[in-house]
Amino acid sequence: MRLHPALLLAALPAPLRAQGAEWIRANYTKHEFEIPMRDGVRLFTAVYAPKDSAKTYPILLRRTPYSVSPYGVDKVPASLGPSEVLAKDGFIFAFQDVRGRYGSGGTFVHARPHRPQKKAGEIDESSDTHDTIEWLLHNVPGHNGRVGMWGISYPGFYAAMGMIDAHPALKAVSPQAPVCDWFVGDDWRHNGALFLAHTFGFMASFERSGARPPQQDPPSIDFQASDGYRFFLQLGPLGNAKARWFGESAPYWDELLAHPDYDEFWKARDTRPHLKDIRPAVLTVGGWFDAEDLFGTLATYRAVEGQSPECDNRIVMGPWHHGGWARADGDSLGDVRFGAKTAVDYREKLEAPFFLRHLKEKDDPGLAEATMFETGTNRWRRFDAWPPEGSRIAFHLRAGGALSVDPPRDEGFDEFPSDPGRPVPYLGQVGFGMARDYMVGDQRFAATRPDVLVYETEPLAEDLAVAGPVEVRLFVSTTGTDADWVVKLIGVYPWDFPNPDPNPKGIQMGGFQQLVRGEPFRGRYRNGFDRPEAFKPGEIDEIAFTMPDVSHSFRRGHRVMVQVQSSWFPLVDRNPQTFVDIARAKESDFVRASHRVFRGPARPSSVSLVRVGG
Ligand code: PG9
Repeated sequence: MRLHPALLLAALPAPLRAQGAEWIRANYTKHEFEIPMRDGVRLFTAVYAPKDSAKTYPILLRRTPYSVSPYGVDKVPASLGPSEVLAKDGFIFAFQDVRGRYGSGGTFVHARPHRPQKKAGEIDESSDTHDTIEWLLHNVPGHNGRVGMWGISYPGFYAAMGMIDAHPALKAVSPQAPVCDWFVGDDWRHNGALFLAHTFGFMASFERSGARPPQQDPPSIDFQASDGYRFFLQLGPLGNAKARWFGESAPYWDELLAHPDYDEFWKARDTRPHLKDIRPAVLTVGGWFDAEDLFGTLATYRAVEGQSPECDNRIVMGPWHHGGWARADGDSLGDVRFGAKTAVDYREKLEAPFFLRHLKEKDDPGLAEATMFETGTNRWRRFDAWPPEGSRIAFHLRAGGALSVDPPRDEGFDEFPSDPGRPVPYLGQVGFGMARDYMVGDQRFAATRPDVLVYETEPLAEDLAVAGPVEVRLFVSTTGTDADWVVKLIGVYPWDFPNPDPNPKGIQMGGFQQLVRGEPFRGRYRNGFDRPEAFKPGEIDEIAFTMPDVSHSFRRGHRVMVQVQSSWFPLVDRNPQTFVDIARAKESDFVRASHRVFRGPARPSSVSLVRVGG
């Protein structure tokens, strides 16, 4: 299978209702600039200004490592800005290649660390944003003195960095799925475990693109495979990737593997400590089922909220995959339906009014602190605070595969095998890369495996609405010296749940086990991501971690289920179950192990959430 760069880099579907190049040509004039930064490096910037010069307009800036193509003043893209609502309303849209990518000079650095105390001539992404805004205000006619910024995913990272020490003209910023911490929860690693299929695919294309002067990206590596499970299993230890596929063409893959623990390299890239005293209004946006940067979205909102008390800071979360709010309708994901075109609602009623309010002084749309789509009931909810107040409800793992809010009375454990030669698949069907909809996937295929523990409640007597982070507490032991612990919170549909009509795929929704939230935890990091520690075979240890927030209602008649397993392949790389540097592990380091999960008054393994009122 050929993984085309366009698929891998942006991983976003084409705009559904793009304005179209003809419309843009008729209504906007394009300019291209090389904007000088304080250290003399010039950044390539395309500017699209409304032809109607009777009015003034705000500037809406997006900075990207993925190219501002098409290049040439006579060439225009099919859409401008975050949505057609804004393009139609009239903005000056500016798109910039970040340092070292495509048309821009200087050196590209992945998630360039922020420098709080810059000496003269020193730069980072916030200074590049500042210098760009300053130049645009002086050199682009027809603006109203107000600037906004937005970006999805990596561009969301640049939007977040741009709001630090912001230029006074920067009034509104929308970081959407911003990358925030690449070790703890975004893109590459979750709780220390490598997101293999995603990372591998990204390296195969990003590292080969970005040439200056801008030109056609070279074709990405053709892996000639469509079955990722088989491909990555045959790849064997991670060290084989370079020898077999990347060679010298993916230096960042080497860098990533050279930092297996949460060292200074990763800590310097954590954006959170720098998101303080933010002055522009902020609308952080993300999807509950964003397989790439759900963590970063929630963490960015929280960091601004906690460290910038004066900031007009809000968040919107919908039932979307990565970027789905910008370019899809948002009425379904995988086999799960949401009852309305949620993404269209968001673009028209939340995103556009936010920018129009702060950049054009239009009416205050009265956005809530947190506008959250509640899955299960399929409705938008407004909260004054996020996470909201509520009582904590813990689901305890109990004997016989039971899951209950009543703590167990007897000590016990469940044991399961874990064979790195036959890891638990993360998908019930064949696929190569990271599937966009795996986060709502049916888990019935996994529940039948002997290496997956399953715990389930009785049918619920009433709706149970939960909101906020999901806390996991497991008491475990293993016969190995390292192990991954994958925990999945699942909603089980009743047997009589109706199938979609029409039902071309023949989906059976009765008994559907919908993943609500799931995360891996690499056991060696149980005492700190910067303190890897081997397990002592047979010794009981506690693993506690937080899974990203949910906003979900388990409906009356449905059941709550928790599955525990030790692999999630090839979403997550295999833990050899031997305490070695996994990037350098040999085939012989990958060994079978037997794991135990303990449950009882002294060792209350549980998954807990905050219950909110209707
Ligand atoms: N989340 C994506 C990403 C960013 C940086 C590295 C790897 C992936 C993105 O879509 O930009």
